[in-house]
Amino acid sequence: MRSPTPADLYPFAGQQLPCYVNGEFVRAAGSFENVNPVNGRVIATVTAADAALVDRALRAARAALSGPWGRMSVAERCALLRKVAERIEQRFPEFVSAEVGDTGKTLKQATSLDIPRGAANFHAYADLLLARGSECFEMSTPDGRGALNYSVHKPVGVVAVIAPWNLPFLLMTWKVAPALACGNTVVAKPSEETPSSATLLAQVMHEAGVPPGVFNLVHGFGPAATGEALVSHPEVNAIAFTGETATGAAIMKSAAPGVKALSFELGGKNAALIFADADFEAAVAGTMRSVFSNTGQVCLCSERVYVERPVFERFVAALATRARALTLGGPHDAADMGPLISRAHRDKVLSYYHLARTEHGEVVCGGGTPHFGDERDQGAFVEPTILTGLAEDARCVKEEIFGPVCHIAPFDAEAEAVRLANDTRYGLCAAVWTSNLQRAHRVARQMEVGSVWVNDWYLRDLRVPFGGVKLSGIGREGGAHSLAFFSEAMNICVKL
Ligand code: NAD
Ligand code: 6OD
Repeated sequence: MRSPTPADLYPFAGQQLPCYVNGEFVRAAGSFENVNPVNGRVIATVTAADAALVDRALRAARAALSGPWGRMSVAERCALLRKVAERIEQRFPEFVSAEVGDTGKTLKQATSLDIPRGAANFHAYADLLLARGSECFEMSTPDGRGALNYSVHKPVGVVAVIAPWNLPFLLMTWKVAPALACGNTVVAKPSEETPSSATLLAQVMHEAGVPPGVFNLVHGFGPAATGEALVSHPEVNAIAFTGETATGAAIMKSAAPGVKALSFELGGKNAALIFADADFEAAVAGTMRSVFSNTGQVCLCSERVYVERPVFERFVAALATRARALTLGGPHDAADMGPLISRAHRDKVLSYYHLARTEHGEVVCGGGTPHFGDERDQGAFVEPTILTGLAEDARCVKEEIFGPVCHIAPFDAEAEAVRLANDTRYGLCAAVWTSNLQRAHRVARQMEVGSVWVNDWYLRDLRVPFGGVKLSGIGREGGAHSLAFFSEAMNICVKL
């Protein structure tokens, strides 16, 4: 993969992004604007799929299940997925430009995480599917009968994939790749804020020769629009969704009459626990990443940091020094941190910055918006912010903010740290920083979450279970867990 140069431009500048239905790129009358959050400029318009277009996409997806796609061997399907991955790698600079155009995220992140992970998701699920075995049990009954039981894996059918805006390509492909690997057909809806990398994905599917109807893309909004039309449609067999907990609840309601299979990756209010025996510099550097990566817009970000009292003051000072030094700007400014996704989201994050003051918190650094003196003042930037002194029941400590902000509080004992970390309605992940091996294992096991990182953060092996407990999700994806969700296992019992 080569790094993009500044000459690599947003690939859809001034165009209307199409939907992709039954192997054709489709434009329709309804459209909406795609806004660059660095400067508030409209960079493209996007075709909005109405209920009729969603219906066409789903019927095409249903029909494709029994076409050439349904007759492909596992090896042929996996070879096609690899071709998709290779096309993504060949068009890497365009994918990067599409992603940073929509989100304003740093080139460093888009080139090292978002786009490489998109290609890796296809490679990984091609590998995993080829390696999948099946269960086999030989049985005998007391009266002398015998049988061989073996399982076969069939596609679930038509899968709706609904993705959020924070890691648009990574999270879209994280579900599309295993869904296709397992032989399903897909109708995907990216967030209305980030339509571009998904549109390039449709182009890549087309170029790679994925048969018509196997992958379909519909753009549009969620409630009472494209998203709702998709998840409530009777042709959908399963829904793989990543986004806010409240949206997950709404989708569950829409899906209930059809009793559809659901896999949900939802919000978080994740804790980082810093013990006094931790490698101090590593804990500070790791917490900088876990709080401020992607401008704090990763569901796995630490918004609650608990630090053992002997190192509390030093830790707050060290983190604040680094946070103040972060440079803000657009992807081509070589800045450390980009804007939030939109002015609307900026208003939400700023409302928490203001709330923190009324809740009697101390704003150690940040707490407002930067001033650039140029067009970036029309963008969606906020300052990296560190809060202390809030009560544990303050809304800023309880609610997901999804911005570059954390609250830091001291603790005195291991059991107290565990209790504080678990005192939330969410349960996505936790980070534990300690040099005591036994404590690391002991504390990690007590976290009420789906993933714990010890002495690191967001280090991903795509084979491991990934998901949340409590309000952070339903089910697990990753490795065999994704293959299980996107397949129907059937048992065949043969009398011997
Ligand atoms: P969101 O829930 O607002 O939107 C996500 C997607 O759902 C979008 O495509 C949207 O158009 C669609 N949608 C909205 N309402 C819908 C409806 N009624 N029916 C069908 N579709 C609908 O989330 P967001 O603001 O895009 O993303 C940020 C949120 O996502 C945060 O809460 C974050 O924690 C969460 N998230 C979780 C994970 C995870 O792995 N657990 C990963 C990324 C983001
Ligand atoms: O890395 C992943 O597979 C994943 N699902 C990450 C989710 C990040 C949330 O914003």
